[in-house]
Amino acid sequence: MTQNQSVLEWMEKMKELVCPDRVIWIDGTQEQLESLRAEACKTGEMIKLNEEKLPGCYLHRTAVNDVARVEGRTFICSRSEEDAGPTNHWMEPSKAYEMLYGIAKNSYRGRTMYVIPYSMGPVGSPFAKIGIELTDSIYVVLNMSIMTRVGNEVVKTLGNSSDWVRGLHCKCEIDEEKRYICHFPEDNTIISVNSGYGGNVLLGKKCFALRIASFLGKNEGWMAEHMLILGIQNPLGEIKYVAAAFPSACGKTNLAMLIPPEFYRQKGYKIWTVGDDIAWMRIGPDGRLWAINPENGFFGVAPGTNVKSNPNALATTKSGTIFTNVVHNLDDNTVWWEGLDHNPPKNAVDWKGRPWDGTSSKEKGAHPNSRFTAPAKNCPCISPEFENGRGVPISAIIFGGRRARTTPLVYQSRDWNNGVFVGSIMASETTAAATGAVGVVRRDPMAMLPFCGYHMGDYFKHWIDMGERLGDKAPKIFNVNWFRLDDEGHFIWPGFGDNLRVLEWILQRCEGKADAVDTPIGFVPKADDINLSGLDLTVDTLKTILNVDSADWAKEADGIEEFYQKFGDKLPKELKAELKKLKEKLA
Ligand code: OXD
Ligand code: MN
Repeated sequence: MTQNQSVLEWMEKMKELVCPDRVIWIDGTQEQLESLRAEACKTGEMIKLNEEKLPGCYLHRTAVNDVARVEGRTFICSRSEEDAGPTNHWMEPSKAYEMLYGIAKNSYRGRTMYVIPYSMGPVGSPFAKIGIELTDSIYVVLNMSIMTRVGNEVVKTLGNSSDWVRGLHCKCEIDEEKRYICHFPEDNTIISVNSGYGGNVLLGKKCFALRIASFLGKNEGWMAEHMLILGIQNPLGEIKYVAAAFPSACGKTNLAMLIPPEFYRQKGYKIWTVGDDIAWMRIGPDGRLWAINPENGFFGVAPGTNVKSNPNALATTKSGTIFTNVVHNLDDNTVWWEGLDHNPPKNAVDWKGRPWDGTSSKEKGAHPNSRFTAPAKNCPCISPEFENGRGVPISAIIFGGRRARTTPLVYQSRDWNNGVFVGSIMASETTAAATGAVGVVRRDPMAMLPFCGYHMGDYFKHWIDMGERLGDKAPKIFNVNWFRLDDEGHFIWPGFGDNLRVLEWILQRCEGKADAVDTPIGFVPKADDINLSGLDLTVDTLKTILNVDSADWAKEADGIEEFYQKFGDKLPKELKAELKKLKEKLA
């Protein structure tokens, strides 16, 4: 397949370690993928779904102890502990290699080693980077071939370069006590053992495109962010792009594929999806910030996805999709999940593989973190720029989280450094995307807490440096919160397509066309400036979620101060100054 010495040498070493019975290079052809699908169905690893209703779609169930990313077992193995920083788990690299090699040793005996050459970003794009993942899982091969560009073209593009990311995945025994997801940023290497769940094993995604890439970005002067990218087309046909960071399972996929409310559709508004999870951003020749989505598919949370919440995502999953840990409807060999519709199947199998009657069962049929892996090209609103290797210019960066109170529907930072502050203090209630308690407020700076591959204080500084380089071409920075609750615990803002009303204000602010109220935390819209046409929400109710409560924010400022202490000397002085300014404004 290749003459590349760095690839051949590493593969030899890995082969000696894991001892596969055979080695198969993934060439990216449909014939090869088809034969792997057939093999996975034969062994029961996957189930072929109804070819008429869901052509080319499959169902897979993970082990019951292996259903989400394991942040507690995810390590940054930089040479110095300080470089991993206070928000990451760290392991000394030689110790980590020794432990991981011990676990991986002979683990491919009786199994096949699949070699997946993949590109993050359109093959050959100046933004793109290449990885090779070794895996003993057909499920991983098939998911990687949806989520990334795989095969011969990638090998050709790599040529003799040694600039690629090494990835070793071993299912081993799916033993959660020996599950480790380890990153060696200085060696461009990822090793993942004892898991078969997406975020832990599709090494191009969180491991490479965020943890390793954030480290590369800092050294090379670009940014790898946990952000969706979408284009907003106005009635004049102009398209403006925004990138938005939200913690896991806070609606990034829904926002990225938003359908404008009727009122906006009639006026001619349209949304184009560039990405739903990860953005790689560089300063372009024109001095603006340009972004690509390094992925080629969507690994979306299934529960809650329906014709109302996200019809585009649903349409995207209608062919060529792998479903993981959802309900299997035995009557018509299709899939179901909570929140899909009000007709759960009676004759079904739940995500654990047990008979399940959705009309009477008290238990959920699909795991809350069950997923679809769907090709981006299926998406009805995929941007015409999706394959464009130069990326799209970003007008605004939006941060957001799930907060029942305190944070208003939207506010704009005063300038770039204040915007970095806003991103650094992001907080959200936890979801099922990672193991651990759900619904607890945790600080998640730029939604990168589980994904930053180096010291978060240095990451903040990198943001500040990028702002300095961008100067007056820098995108404007905003924060949104769709999740404010009323006293009865109901969401006040309708969310979903109506979020376009907030995006419209954001773009108007970028163009200097909308007014705002100056508050201690930044600029908040005048209630009249958010278009409520066609919406059953009064201006007075809107005012309640635009409100900035000084007492709540004084508490918030104390929480920020405590959080910032983690970073010690590495906290950039610019952020210290921003916190001081906030406290002064609140006093
Ligand atoms: C994801 C996550 O899967 O953030 O995108 O957990
Ligand atoms: Mn994500």
